[in-house]
Amino acid sequence: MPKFEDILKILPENTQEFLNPLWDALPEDEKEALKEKFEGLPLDFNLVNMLMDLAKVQMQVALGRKNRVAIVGPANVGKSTLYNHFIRQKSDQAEVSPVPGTTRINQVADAGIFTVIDTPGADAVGPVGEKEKEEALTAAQEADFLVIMFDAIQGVKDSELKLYHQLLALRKPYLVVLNKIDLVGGKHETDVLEKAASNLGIETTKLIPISAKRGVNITKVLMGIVIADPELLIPMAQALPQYRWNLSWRVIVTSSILSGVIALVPLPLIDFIPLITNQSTMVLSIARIHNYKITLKRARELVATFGIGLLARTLFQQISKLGGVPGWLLSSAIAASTTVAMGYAASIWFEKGERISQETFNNLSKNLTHFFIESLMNRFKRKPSKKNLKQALEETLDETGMADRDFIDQAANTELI
Ligand SMILES: Nc1nc2c(ncn2[C@@H]2O[C@H](COP(=O)(O)OP(=O)(O)OP(=O)(O)O)[C@@H](O)[C@H]2O)c(=O)[nH]1
Ligand SMILES: [Mg+2]
Repeated sequence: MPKFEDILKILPENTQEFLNPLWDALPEDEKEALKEKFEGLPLDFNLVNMLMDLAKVQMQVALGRKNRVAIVGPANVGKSTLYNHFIRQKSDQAEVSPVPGTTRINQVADAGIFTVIDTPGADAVGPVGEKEKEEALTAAQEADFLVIMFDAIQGVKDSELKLYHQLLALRKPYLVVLNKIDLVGGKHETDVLEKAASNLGIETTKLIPISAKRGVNITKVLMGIVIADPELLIPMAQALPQYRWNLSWRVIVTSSILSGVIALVPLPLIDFIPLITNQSTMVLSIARIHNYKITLKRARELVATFGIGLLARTLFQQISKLGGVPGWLLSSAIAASTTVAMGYAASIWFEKGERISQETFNNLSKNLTHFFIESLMNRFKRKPSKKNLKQALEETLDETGMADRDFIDQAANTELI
């Protein structure tokens, strides 16, 4: 078993130069934790290189070089309320009030794996407002990631749109949230979301409805920040192993929707090549969440072991024989469900080092296919646009309840009725 010092020696000199001072500066308990990780592993050069990438990020995090996440948007939308969800120490709490213009200067706090910044409303007018706007834009400029917030009741009008474009011009990774969704009556929620998304010129699925006050969808925001920033992914997964499934699930949802939409393209059966590429990329991301950095080739091999092509064809033939299910819908349901099953299998693989049985894999795919068929049949009388299909798939995935890991474990072990 290699010692950490031995590993360091075989690395290129510039990497050693980079790592040595970082290593020396680490507190003892961090050093011990990292040593344990390395010393149980075979001395394989690729693996070591990969681990070094990992260690660099980890060490940077340990040393406090954290990414800066700024929450920006118009006054009174709930920025400070969201900020208060992320802070670690009570003393960092920001003032929240119904009076617009409560926050006057940027406020920075530790949020564990990143630094979070609360900013004043960036839409204000008049001399005082200008100063606050400048303050907020400075924070946005200096940030690594932006959470852009709008208000579900105020909606997105000209002034909000102007601010939005100003923020986009900074070319930072970002996500957009629509806060105070609790104030919108349940049945109007979709309308409000669609309207705001269309005013912003984005897809509805790209706009996250939240209630900062009630704590609704805050995890989704957190996942969004982490997924968009690979540098955060590893420390996040390591710091909070309980989030690994949540992170993986976000990846699975995105990939599964993409698979479902790919399958909408009219082809004789399903075109398996883009499907498998998509699934392999998903496997790569899930590997990364579990601290493995594998090649695309390896991911493809893993996907291939489940024989998804054959399974998909069998399902297609069996179900179309029963009649009543349009071809496009069946393809889409199969593509989406085998992607979910593959994502689940990959999570188990990287988490426990176990391959789920073929039977479990097939059961899960079959059950999900039926679930998707029913859901899509209820929603569409004829072939939908890509946009509508995406939305329906996202909702269906939500309805599976699989964001909850215990639930998927059960579903995987359930025989098809
Ligand atoms: N109903 C509802 N109210 C919210 C929500 N989030 C924030 N609020 C309320 O909206 C008001 C403004 O919240 P803040 O967090 O201070 O908003 P802000 O964007 O920081 O405001 P400024 O600092 O003035 O720019 C407060 O009364 C909050 O309690 C929400 O999700 N739902
Ligand atoms: Mg505020």
